[in-house]
Parts: sequence; C-alpha cells; structure tokens
Amino acid sequence: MVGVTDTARAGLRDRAAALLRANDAGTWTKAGPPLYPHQWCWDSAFNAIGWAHLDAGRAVAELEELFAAQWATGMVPHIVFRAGPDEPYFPGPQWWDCAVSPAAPQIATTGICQPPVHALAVQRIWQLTPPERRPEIRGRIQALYPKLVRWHRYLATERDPEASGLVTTYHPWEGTDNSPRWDRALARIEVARPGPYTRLDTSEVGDPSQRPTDWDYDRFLWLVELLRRCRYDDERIHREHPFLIKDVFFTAVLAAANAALLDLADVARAGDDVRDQLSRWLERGQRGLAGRHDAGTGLSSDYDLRAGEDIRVRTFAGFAPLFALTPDAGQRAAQLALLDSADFCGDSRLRWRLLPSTSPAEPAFEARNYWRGPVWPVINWLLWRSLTLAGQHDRAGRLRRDGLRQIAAADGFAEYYEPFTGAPLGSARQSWTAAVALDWSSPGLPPGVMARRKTRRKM
Ligand code: 2M8
Repeated sequence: MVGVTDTARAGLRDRAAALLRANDAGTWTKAGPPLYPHQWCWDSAFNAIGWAHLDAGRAVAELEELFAAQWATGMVPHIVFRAGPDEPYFPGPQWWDCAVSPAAPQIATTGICQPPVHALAVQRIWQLTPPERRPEIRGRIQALYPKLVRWHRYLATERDPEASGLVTTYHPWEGTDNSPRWDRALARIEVARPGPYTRLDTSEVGDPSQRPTDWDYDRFLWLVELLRRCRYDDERIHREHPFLIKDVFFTAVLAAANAALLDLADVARAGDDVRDQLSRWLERGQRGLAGRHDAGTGLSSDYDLRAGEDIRVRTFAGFAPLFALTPDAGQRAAQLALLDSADFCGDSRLRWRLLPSTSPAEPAFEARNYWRGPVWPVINWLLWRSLTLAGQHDRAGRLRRDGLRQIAAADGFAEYYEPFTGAPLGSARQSWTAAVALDWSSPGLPPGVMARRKTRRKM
C-alpha cells in the first residue's frame, strides 16, 4: 500500500476484519446491516474472499450456506432471507412469494439472481488456504464444484436460450439497481401498479438522493409482481416479461467465473466432460461480448431484447471485454486507453483514479446517487483482478493503491464513494467493502491465474 504506512495498513486490516466479524451470523455474513441484514448472492462471494484471509473454513462456509438455497433450476438467488424479524428489509419474502415456483428451495429467497462471482471466490480461497488445511478445504471445494457448474449451466442455458453467449437479466436488482443502463427500458413500462408499500432504505440511509427514486421503486416492485405471475418460470419469462436485457457486465463475470472453474478443475478433480463444457461456455461468452463492441464509443453495449435496441450509456459495464479478458489484443489496448481517458479514470476532478459506476461525461451521471456515478470498491476489485491477469501490473497496482486510500480515508466501510470528494455514501458497514480492503491490503497476493486450456471441440 504505497503512500500508506504499514501501521495504517495493519490498522485498516484490523478494522476490516472487525467489521466482517461484527456482521458475521456464524455461517453467513449480513451484507450491510441495518440497511442489508440478509445474505446477498454476489456480496457473499466477495465476503468469502475477505474471510479467506481470516479463516479458510469460514470462507467456504459462506458459499456452502449460499448454495444451500440454490434453486432446482441451478439459480443462486439474489437474497436469502436469513435475518430474523427484528431486522426488517423491504421488500421481504412475502413480496416475492417464491413458493409459487416448484423450483424454489424451502428457505425464503428472492426469485432473481446476481453476477456469479462465486468461482472467483473459490479460486481465491484455495490460493489463500494454508498447506495444513488443504485436505479439508479441497474436500469441501470438491463438494461445492458441481453446484457451481449447475449455477453456470443455468446462466448459460435458461438465461441464454438463444445460445448467444450473452446472459439475459430480468430485473435491475440483478446487479446494478438504478444504473442509467436501465433508464429507457424502465421508462417503457408505463403502468406500474405494485400496490401500496413503504420503503425502508431511504430512512436507513438518511439522504434519499443517494438512493433510487420512488419512480424506480414503482417499477422495481412491478417487475417483481410480473415475475411472480410467471411463477419465476424462465421459459414464460422469456415469452412475457417486459424487461429482458442482454447484460454485458453479467456476461463478463460469467466468462471470468468459467475460467476460474477451469483453473480449479484439477483441485476439484473435474472430469473431461465438465472441463470441455466450461471451455465452450467461456468461448461462447467471449464471442458474445466481442459482438457487442460499439465502434463509436469503444465500449461494449447491453442490448434491450424487448425494444430491439443497443443501450448506449457510458458506464463501467462497457469495459466488459476487459472484465472478461476477451482475447482481442487490439480491443484490449483500445479499452485500456479509454479507461485512462478523461471520460473515465482520467477525469481530472476525480479524487482518486478509480473507475466510477457511470462516466462523469455522461448526461445521466450523478456523483452521489448509487449506481449513477459513485465509485464501488467491488467493481474496482474486479477490474484490478482483470488488469493483473492481463499483465497490466502498473495499472493494477495504481488501482489497488488508490482503492485502499479511498477506503482508508473515510470512517467505516462505505457501500460506495463520491468520485470527486471521496465522501463515503450509502451503508456505512458494508461487508464486501471490508472484504475488498482485506484482500487489497494483503501484500504480495496477486489473484489466481486464468486457465489457458485449449478447447477440444467446436461449439
Ligand atoms: C443493492 O441492492 C439492494 C437490492 O438487491 C437494495 O438496494 O436494496 C445493490 O447494490 C446490490 O448489487 C447489492 O448486492 C445489494 C447488497 O449490497 O445492495
């Protein structure tokens, strides 16, 4: 941590570990109480990475607990409602009513999912497991591995019936809630009648301008109602649902996760058929992303299936080829130049050179509003990981240094940060930010290597 003393780094690590422990419910981690008291899907993966620095067994338990709520379809739900009634969250299980689906598990969950960071977490856990714990952890990874493959299979099939390589998302809550990426698709939903409701998030955060608007919430809840009416049946959703987006960021995470599973195949003693399948999904995802390149902006664009139109908004998601490490060297060089440009990390107003959720040059940019501008440490962690694997060590090192400075400069572990001032925003006790701080402040630990297997068969 250049520019921050060893003492400061040790202090940050201690505080990050203390936050994870404070949010620990034994075998799962509250995402960010009191705002987020339950177990969230991709938060859990990052939290497992944090735990891996403290206790490999606890790290695996996080994922075991999450996958205990895996749906019969293979989907890993976006929230597992594990907190008790004294820790309210809106919308709770009754809004989702997942019992309408025969695929839902016994425990209450939501009926959608989030980006599959989990294989990246397992890769990191294995990397950090001390030799004396390897036999035990290997056994547990072997048990988890087929569940991860089922999860990826769900995304590669049910969420991509066209076999395009691109994952279809059903709801803004499948990752980046009020990102301007969804504005036009949400605006097309003219009538949203979710029924009376009271939000809790705006009072928890205090400053409503940091959160989605009521207009957004009307549509978020209406989409839940429509998904419930489809009984969360993927085939029906593809036929009837008004919000179907080919999401390039989600796709990129899946590609990186498929590579991570390939990397772990020997640890898990996976058979050749599984390895071949993962290779095909990886290639198909990377090819799908290559097809989403927008020559005008240099970014990758999401695609709105219902409107039949590209979504041309400059956000972090446009760097999907970089997150996925697609093989086109020319495209990668162009994306790196764009990343450094004044439209993104090179904006001279930025307090730190970190990737904001939305480009400050974009008309929809809002510096304090959630996914519409603020810097999210977890997104920068994913970028850091990709830059490292791409051999971009200087860029990766700078990103990690600035990422740590940003977190260390503020009290607590914020959910997101104002890009120009560095002010901490949203939840102040966000587990995944503490997890990222733990991972980044561990000296000499680059992320795992990407598998570079040749595919044996054509798709
Ligand atoms: C945010 O989303 C939840 C709904 O899932 C919310 O606003 O209530 C998002 O940032 C999401 O990506 C994240 O997983 C979740 C918990 O940190 O909070």
